Amino acid sequence: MSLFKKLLAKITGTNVSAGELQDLETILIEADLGSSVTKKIIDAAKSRKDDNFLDSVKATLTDSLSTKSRNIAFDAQQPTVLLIVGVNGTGKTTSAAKLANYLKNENKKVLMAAADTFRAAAVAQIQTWGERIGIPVISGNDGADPAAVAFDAAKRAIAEKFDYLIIDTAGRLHTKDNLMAELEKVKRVVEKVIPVSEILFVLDGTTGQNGLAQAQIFNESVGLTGLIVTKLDGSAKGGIAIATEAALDLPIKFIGTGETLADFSRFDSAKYLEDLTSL
Ligand SMILES: Nc1nc2c(ncn2[C@@H]2O[C@H](COP(=O)(O)OP(=O)(O)O)[C@@H](O)[C@H]2O)c(=O)[nH]1
Ligand SMILES: [Mg+2]
Repeated sequence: MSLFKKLLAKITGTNVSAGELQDLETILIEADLGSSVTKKIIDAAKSRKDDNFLDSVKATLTDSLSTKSRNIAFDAQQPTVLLIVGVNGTGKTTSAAKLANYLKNENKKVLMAAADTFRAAAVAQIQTWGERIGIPVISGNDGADPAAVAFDAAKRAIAEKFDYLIIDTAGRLHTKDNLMAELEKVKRVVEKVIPVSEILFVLDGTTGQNGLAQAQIFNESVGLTGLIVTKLDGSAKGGIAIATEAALDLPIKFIGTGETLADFSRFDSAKYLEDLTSL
């Protein structure tokens, strides 16, 4: 049931009763909109004067979205480096491959780096994607220094004039501090030869507010430029996208809606709001 249908079913008449406000709050929280966006909507509902309640909800949702560019950076002078970060299992490697495929289809020359050297299977996974898409993947031995792998890839990207270098990273080390230190090192080492243009956080759309908390930690540690929200094909309630954009002021650039390369698209905020709020 769409958010609006549920809201309309609950809110009747022109005056919103305390009980209706309570119901409204429950619906918004259930949709994963988070407490801050929910509060804004409730405040708007309380202060509404006429029957344009749904318009005011829609306007609040629109205002909560980031106004930053949803385009992927492109540097015509040198390879554009994209670092893919996030927690284990959220879809980093899959999204790195989908993004590589997307850029290849835009006639860009793309290189990938397997900088998740923490698990042997991770290197094999991205290599398989590379073969399937038809683009090269730079990797090291099991347990190799991720920064060294990324540095090799950066040098090769420059030497062979790649348009993009997409670096896949690990999502779990022994401690959170280790992981952040490693990501910072990957960035620092790559930037000895070439800037890192984007650090994209992969957010599992089904993890709700917990995913948002993780995005906040990564943003504070490594400074994110945008988001890829995955698994929007499953039980995701959708509101998490707005909650995250509102909390971090980071634009969602792409969404994943399945496990294949084709299940990936640019984030269309107008269509997203339409889907969330259509009757
Ligand atoms: N349904 C669905 N599954 C996804 C999506 N993106 C990734 N996955 C699956 O999530 C699991 C973890 O993905 P992976 O890329 O290995 O995550 P990583 O640990 O962050 O690198 C795999 O089974 C993927 O096929 C998506 O958009 N939708
Ligand atoms: Mg991975």
